[in-house]
Parts: sequence; structure tokens; C-alpha cells
Amino acid sequence: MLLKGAQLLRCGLAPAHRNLNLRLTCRFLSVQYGDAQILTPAVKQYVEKCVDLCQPERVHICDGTEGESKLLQGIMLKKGTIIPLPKYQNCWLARTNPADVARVEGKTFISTDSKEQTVPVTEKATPGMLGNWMAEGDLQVAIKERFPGCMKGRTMYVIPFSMGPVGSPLSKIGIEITDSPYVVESMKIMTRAGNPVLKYLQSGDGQFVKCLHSVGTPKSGVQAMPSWPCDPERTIVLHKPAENEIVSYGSGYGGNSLLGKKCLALRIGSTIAKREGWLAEHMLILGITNPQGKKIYIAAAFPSACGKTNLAMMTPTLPGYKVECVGDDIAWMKFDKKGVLRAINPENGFFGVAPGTSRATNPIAMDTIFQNSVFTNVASTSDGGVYWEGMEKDQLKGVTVTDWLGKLWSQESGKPAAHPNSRFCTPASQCPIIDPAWEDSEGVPISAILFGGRRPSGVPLVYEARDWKHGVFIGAAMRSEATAAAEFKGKVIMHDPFAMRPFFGYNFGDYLGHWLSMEQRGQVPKIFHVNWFRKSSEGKFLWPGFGENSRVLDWIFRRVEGEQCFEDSPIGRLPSKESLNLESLKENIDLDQLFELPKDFWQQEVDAIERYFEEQVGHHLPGAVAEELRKLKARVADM
Ligand code: GTP
Ligand code: SPV
Ligand code: MN
Repeated sequence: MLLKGAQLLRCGLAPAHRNLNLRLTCRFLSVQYGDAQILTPAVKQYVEKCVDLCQPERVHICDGTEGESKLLQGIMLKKGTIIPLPKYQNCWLARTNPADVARVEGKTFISTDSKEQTVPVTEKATPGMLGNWMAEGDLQVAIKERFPGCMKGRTMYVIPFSMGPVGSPLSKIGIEITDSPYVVESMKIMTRAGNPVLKYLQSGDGQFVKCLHSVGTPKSGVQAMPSWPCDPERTIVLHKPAENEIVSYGSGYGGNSLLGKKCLALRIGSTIAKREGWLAEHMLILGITNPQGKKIYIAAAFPSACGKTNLAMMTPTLPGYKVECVGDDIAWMKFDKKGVLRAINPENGFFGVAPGTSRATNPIAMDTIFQNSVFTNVASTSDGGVYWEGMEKDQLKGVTVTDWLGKLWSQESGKPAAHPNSRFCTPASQCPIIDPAWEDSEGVPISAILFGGRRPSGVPLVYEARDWKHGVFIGAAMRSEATAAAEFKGKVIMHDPFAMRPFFGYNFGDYLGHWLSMEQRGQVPKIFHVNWFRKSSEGKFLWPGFGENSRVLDWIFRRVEGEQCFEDSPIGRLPSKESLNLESLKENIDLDQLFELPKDFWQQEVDAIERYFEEQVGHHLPGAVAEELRKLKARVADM
């Protein structure tokens, strides 16, 4: 519903708050859409503060309706921010400024009173790789240098959103202020957004996380690409855990701008979780039913672009197995009164990597994403569809491809048609295998936790931790090849503990202590490490991956059930001979290479972990984790 003229003056004029609201009425003179009346006083105050700072032309309070989406799509079409994809139902393609294509980890900061609250402080950590701290004064300067007047001439959107089902005791509310209609439409897919959230705020405790976002205006005032305004040179993503506040400037992309995701659900979320005694993790959640009809739930932490979405939606090749999806990126996990670890997916959609997604690798995703979805930086086709690396088989004869930069593309160019970090943004409810319990407010019980990454050599397909402490060590020692999800170049092996390196909201040493303490809070799940990405000496993957990963899940399932199908090794428990079910597997698998533990590799690995802990974590490293490293080192020496 569009409000205009005199109607605007009626915004929130409840008699009891007449004075406050008169003032508000003045500031809200330009509310051009939505119902300011249902904003709580605290939300109004926050919006006012942002209006004063950013000086937008008008304010739009998002109601979350389809009518609103139509309106915003119209605005974006006119500006060229999105183009329609008539081959599908209600799908759109956005092409970003090529300088704004991924998260910016180096420009992401957390501000606390002391540096140690945010990051381990050691003599040797130059530079620190476990997050960036900023002093309060510097944060204020950063805001002052960027935000005053940054929304001049633009509409300020106010997005009320809930991470988790609205009203669930595990959910958290946020208010995102943004000047990007693309962000509004994406947040409406990725979170529960709109009026129901405002109504809930009125009835609940009224608490919300403040999330201010602007795509910014370059100092010169000239936008390189008016359809995708941004300010890459001055992009910054700031967090203040003590105030439950996020401030992000300069980028419209993914985790930089959809502030409910990495900023709220992981960085701020992990600090709330620490305080309240639970875990906020970069993990998928899946349900798996075995041929006997027994179902368990598994959570898995892999770094960005390392296979969470694919595992969460996998189609098992092992007969009799069924996988259902609860979430593909984030898990909030808490012990219930009976001591069972329960997880919810705080998100409402999937912001998934497009390249590599195909009928062969992830048919479930392909059945999910071609309605009501926004694609970003994929290639487009002359018949009104999308295209990316992996979709070669779907391409029709005579159809031309335009790459993510808007140029006519051909295979021979040698360049990728879609950006490697191009994404689909799609409602979770459309997933044909969405778990019946995916919105249960008490969450699903977790029986196993998986850690994993891209390890081209040395690391076996799967191994199991001996116990919880060993499992926490395995999480702490995680490493993986860099991907296009952030600004890193090349394929260097990076430390990425718990797949949380870019997302820790507080000191990693304290985070480890918090994980260790879980053993005292309830029944802890079994922990495993998996690696789908080991390569042969010829550079070929040794394991077919995707649906075949069900064979690994089968072994994990049987371990959860207590089957003695393992043998000890220096690094943990490996599947015992012939216990990994390879029945009717089409490819020939070189199991010896896949599970080989080269002594020199593991000696180097232990040295790298030791150096990392010493340099990056120092005296913050819990004794129990140091002890696990010492034990591994001794076992590797005896190999
Ligand atoms: P984020 O959304 O960035 O957190 O990524 P993600 O962890 O959800 O990764 P995703 O499942 O989107 O996979 C990223 C890339 O890895 C895609 O190109 C996939 O095709 C590829 N991939 C996923 N699973 C496998 C696997 O089992 N084997 C191989 N070889 N590649 C895989
Ligand atoms: C990731 O990088 O882990 C993502 C994509 O899930 S983004 O939302 O951009 O963080
Ligand atoms: Mn992710």
C-alpha cells in the first residue's frame, strides 16, 4: 500500500506518545511506503537516528508483501539493476560492479573495549588471521567518514527480519536499514521479513539487532555503474557485539550486505551464543534416513564454497537412503532440558554458489532455484535463461550466452561465463527435500558433527575423532584451499578453524574454551573429518563426491549407531577394511591412495598447526587443545 500526502502525517500518532510522535511525524514526513505506526519506540528511534545520519530522500518501511516485491522489481528494472529471466517463473538476474563480487574479509572489523575480547593477542601474530579488531574511536571515525549524507536522493528501506521462525525462543530479530532494493528483495528471501516481525516486536521483549547498510557513494560522487552503486575503495563491515550493532558500507554483495547472514547469525550470533551458552556455527544441517527407516540429523562445517549446499541437498546413490535438508549454511545449536543438542537453521533461503550446480551434481538445487529467485553474476542466455560452468549439458543449440560482465561469450574464450562466486538466492521452502522439521522451533537433534575442507593431498576421505576434545582439536586444526567466496587469490591452503575464520565474533581462544565446555552441558555428538577433494598425482579427484558422499554418511551413521567398523590410526579412527560400502559404485576407487597417511605430509601438517597455534592463538590456546596437538605429534612421530 502506498502512503502519500496527508496520510503520512498520521504515522504512529498514539495519544500516549504524542510528544514523541509529533517529533517522529516530522522526521517521517517522507515515509512513502509502509506503516510507521507499528514500529516500536525503540525501532522508531533507531530509524530516526539513521535518517539523520544518512539523509535519504524518503523512507520505505518494508511490509514483506508480494505487492512490495513487484514495486521494487519495477524500480530495479528501470535502473537496470536486474533483468528479467522470462524462461522461468519470477526470476531475475543482477550483474554487480565487477569490483563488488565477494565478501571482503580484510575490511571486516569487530569493535570491543579491549582487543583481546575480539582476537587472540600474541607477540607473533603479524598479521593476525583470526579476525580484525577496531577501537571504538576508530569505528566512529570510519562511520563519520562514510555515512553522513550517503543516502541523499535515495530511498531508505527499513527491513524488519527474523533469523529463525518468527516468535521461536531460539530466534533473533534484526532491523536492517539499507539504500539497496536488491538487498531488500534478497533479505525477503533469505530471512522472514516484514510486518509479522514488527508485530512480534510489539508483543515480545522488543530486542533487536541494529543493522545499518549503505551501498555508499564514492568520494568523487561518480558511480562507475549506476545500476549497481557501491564504493569498493571504502567498503567496510563493522560489528559492535556489546551493542548488538552492525554497520556496513560500500558493498551490495552477499555477506557484506545481507546483514542477517554472516554479520548477525554468525559474528554477533556467536557472541550472543557464548553469553547464553549455545553455539552459532557455519554449518549445514541435514536429516538422513537409513534403509531400516531410522533417521538422524548431522551438522557439517566446511569453509565457504567447499560443499555445504551440495551435501545438505544430496541425492544418495546408496539404495535405501534418504537425505532431507534443514539448512545449508548456518546452524544455531543449543542443549535442551534433557541434554540433547538441538539445531535450528536461522535462515529462510539459500544463497548458493551457482557454478558446479547441475542436474548431475545437485538435481535438488536445480529443482529449487528456477522460480522466485534472484541470480547474481551468472551468465544469461538468449532464450531468457541463465548459464554457468557445469550447465554445459543444459545448453540448447542456437542459444547464445552473455557472460556475467554482459559480453557475448563463447567456450573458446577460455574465460568463465559466470563469476566463480556467482550465486542463486532462492526460498528454502521451494526445496523438494526440505525437512518436515525445518521450521520446528525447538530444533532437530544432532547426532554427528562433520568438519571438512578442500585438501588436495594427505587428508583421507573420512576419519573420526576419538572423543570430544580430539574433535575440538580437529575443528581447530582445519585447513582448506582458498576459494572465490572472499577476496583471496590462488589456491593456497589456508587455516580455517571450524570454517569460522571469517566469522568469529570473539576471541578464538575463548571460542575453543566454549566448545570444550559443551561436554559438561549435555550429550555431545560424535565428531568426524571428511575430505571430498583429495587428488591423485595426476591432479584428478580420487573420490566422485556429491551423491556418492552418501557412502561416507552411511559409515558415519553406523558409527553413530555404535557399530565397531573402525580401526585406529595416528590421526583418528578410519573405516576398517571393507566397512565403507562401495557396492555398485561405477568408478574404480583407489582406496589405498584415498586413505593413505604419508608420514612426511603429517609431520609437515603437525608443524603447520603447531606454528599456527603458537603465532595466532598463543597463550589463549586452551590446555586441552595443546594436549591434543602434543598427542598427535607423538603419534605421527611413531608412524
Ligand atoms: P558457501 O555458500 O560459500 O558457504 O559454500 P558451500 O560450502 O555451500 O559450497 P557449495 O555446496 O556451494 O559447493 C561449492 C563448490 O564445490 C561447487 O562448485 C560444487 O559443485 C563443489 N562441490 C560440492 N560438493 C562437492 C563434492 O563432493 N565433490 C567435488 N569435487 N566438488 C564439490
Ligand atoms: C560464504 O561465503 O560462506 C557464503 C556466501 O555463504 S556470503 O553470504 O557472501 O557470505
Ligand atoms: Mn557460507
